Amino acid sequence: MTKLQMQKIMHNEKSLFLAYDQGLEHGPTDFNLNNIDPDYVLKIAENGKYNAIILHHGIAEKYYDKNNAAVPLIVKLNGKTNLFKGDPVSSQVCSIGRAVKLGAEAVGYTIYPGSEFEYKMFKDFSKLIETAHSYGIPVIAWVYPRGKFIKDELSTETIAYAARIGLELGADFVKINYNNDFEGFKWAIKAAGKTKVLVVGGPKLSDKELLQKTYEVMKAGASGLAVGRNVWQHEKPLEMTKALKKIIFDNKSVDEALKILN
Ligand code: FBP
Repeated sequence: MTKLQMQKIMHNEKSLFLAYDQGLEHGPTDFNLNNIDPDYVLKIAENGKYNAIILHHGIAEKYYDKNNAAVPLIVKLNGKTNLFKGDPVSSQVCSIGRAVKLGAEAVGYTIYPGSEFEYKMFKDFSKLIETAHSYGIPVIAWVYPRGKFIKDELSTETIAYAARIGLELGADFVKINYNNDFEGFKWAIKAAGKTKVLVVGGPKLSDKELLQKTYEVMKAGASGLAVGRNVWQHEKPLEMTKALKKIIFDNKSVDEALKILN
């Protein structure tokens, strides 16, 4: 992957992405009357100067204007609902060609290793990596070990395995969970090798918890965060964005970042 293309979604080798694919993944239950409107979240991404916003193609087509957008776009190429309760499988819902036409600078893809459908997602992902890289487009892999064989998706071993899967399968970024095991996370990041590690925001935390988590993962060597609910469910999303950036890009402490919110 060319450095130039990676730099379009990074700043000083780090990234803060705003994820807004939850409408498909979780349904509208995550949303209130403000953040159910894609324009509201796009404005946060633009005004907060995120390194990219992550959307499914349907929202990208109707709301993202590639000629006037002030924030780069990452199109999520596969997805699933939480209506089906069996072992998870995420189906491709958009092609790379369409993502590029919509203005994508990078694409995202979820893999659930350990699911009985792992083989299918691996197969699709291998084709996708080849095509994306032939277009010069970076690929971000959401790697979430899940399914009946995964006893603890948040164990340090499982998280490090997820990180390594990103490297083994050719992802430019791997998006994984953090379980508050700081030393273990350093090992997980080493496991990802030259694949850059992004951390998931997860369900809404207190300001302090989110900033502490951000501080720890950055200190452990992560390249940034792909965060959703913790920002667009926040009553002051732009202040929270500034606080996250203080830690990610300016190496500030949790207390310094908290001052922005208090
Ligand atoms: P959040 O910061 O809101 O957790 O978003 C990150 C994300 O990876 C989204 O891109 C995705 O929709 C969601 O989490 C998946 O959540 P889950 O862990 O419930 O599958």
